[in-house]
Amino acid sequence: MPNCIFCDIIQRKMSAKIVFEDSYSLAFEDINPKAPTHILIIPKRHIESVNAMTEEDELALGRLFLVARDLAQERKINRSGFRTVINTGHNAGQSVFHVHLHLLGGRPMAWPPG
Ligand code: DGP
Repeated sequence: MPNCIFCDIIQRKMSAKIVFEDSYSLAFEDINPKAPTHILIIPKRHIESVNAMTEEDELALGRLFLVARDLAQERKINRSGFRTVINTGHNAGQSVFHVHLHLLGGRPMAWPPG
């Protein structure tokens, strides 16, 4: 998708600290981390947001959580706990319109979010 920074990262037109890749997904460090671990996990197919999901995306989006599980284990935050977040639309603060799962951990987190 033109003008999508996350598609540019997938295509290596833009640099990022990539930590995992498979045929469905890519994971990389967030540029502006909000916790000691802050990784973004994205589907390789361009999907704007949860609002734009279709049944076809079921497998690719389910995969994001398996990648989060594995990265949480790798970073040793699986026992202490971690947060997985997908922001959708303006009120949730979505700023990049290519679905991404935030994996946050390494510190205690408050609830409800601000
Ligand atoms: P959201 O607000 O849920 O749409 O989160 C977008 C996240 O993307 C935000 O935490 C910052 C991150 N981000 C934006 N641009 C870039 C970039 O060019 N590289 C990386 N690594 N992260 C980015």
